[in-house]
Amino acid sequence: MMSIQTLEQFIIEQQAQFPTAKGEFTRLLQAISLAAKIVHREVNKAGLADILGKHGNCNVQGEEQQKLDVFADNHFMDALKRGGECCYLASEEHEDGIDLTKGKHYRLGKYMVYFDPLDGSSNIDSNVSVGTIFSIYKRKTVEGELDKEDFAQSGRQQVAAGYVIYGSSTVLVYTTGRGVDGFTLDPSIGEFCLSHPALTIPKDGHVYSVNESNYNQFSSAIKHYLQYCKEIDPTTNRPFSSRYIGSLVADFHRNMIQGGIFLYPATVQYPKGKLRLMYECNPLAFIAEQAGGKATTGRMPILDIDPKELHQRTPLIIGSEKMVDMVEKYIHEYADVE
Ligand code: P6P
Repeated sequence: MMSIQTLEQFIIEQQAQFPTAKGEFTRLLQAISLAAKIVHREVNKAGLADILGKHGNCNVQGEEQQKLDVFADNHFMDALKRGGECCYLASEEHEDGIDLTKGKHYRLGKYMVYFDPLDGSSNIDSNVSVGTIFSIYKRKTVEGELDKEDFAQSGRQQVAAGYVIYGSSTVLVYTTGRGVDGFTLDPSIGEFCLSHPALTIPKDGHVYSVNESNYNQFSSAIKHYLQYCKEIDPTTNRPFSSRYIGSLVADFHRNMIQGGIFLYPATVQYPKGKLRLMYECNPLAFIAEQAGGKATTGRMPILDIDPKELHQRTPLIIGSEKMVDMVEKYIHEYADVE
């Protein structure tokens, strides 16, 4: 009989290694897991219920909010507030974070959670995989209202990070800094079950993910790297395969499993990059590094960026270590050309 280990059993086992642990982090992950199951249910029946199509509002990014965006945001916000382990919540869907230390709120905890409730949601109507991304910090101050040092924490100071991919199956992948583990939702029992223990990203790969329509907006270093990917050289497994879903979590998860690289470099339209540091790039960078991969802006590790504002953007080059190294080599070689 194949033994099933649920996410909750796994977290409790992990917690047992910390005698002083009081179960706060366990309850935080349970809140995230609950919200993910609720979003899974709606994503998988969106075609049936009247939940497809535009919600009519626009989020802070000026993007038309899909109903599922709003649904996911509401349920993650609610689960995290009610879970009582958080003091601060920030979502892609809200201009400002919610500082729970100001005014009367649910029971306060010590965790700060930044999340993108449903990344890639513009793909929902075409039934493409979408995802939730979350990043968790412990507050630096020990009591009272949050201070600027709480918000100045770089990605290197995350205590946990993860994503949920709502695809052919719903998989929750997370790290607490001691490797990466993946759990697949079994809807018949309503539990996330350990399916990808000690997940590592292959050191090398032959898949590259980039929106090639931005080619003319890229730096010469990136243009030369993309030419390198297309050259015919069987000794280095080239030409590489081009795979671009346009849903960050789906592109990232494929590269985690198969090896590969994802690039969203600076463009003319997005001179600082398109993707968001706090709730897209930092959490995926933490996971990538914990899985033996790399994540860089092209000039510095993503995790070393000092955050300046909640929705700040950054270029992102992430995936198999050797492939990221190659891009950095091109950027170094063409540095004086830029
Ligand atoms: P583009 C989706 O809107 C998203 O935020 C990510 O999920 C995805 O990787 C990226 O934008 C796609 O952007 O400009 O290629 O459509």
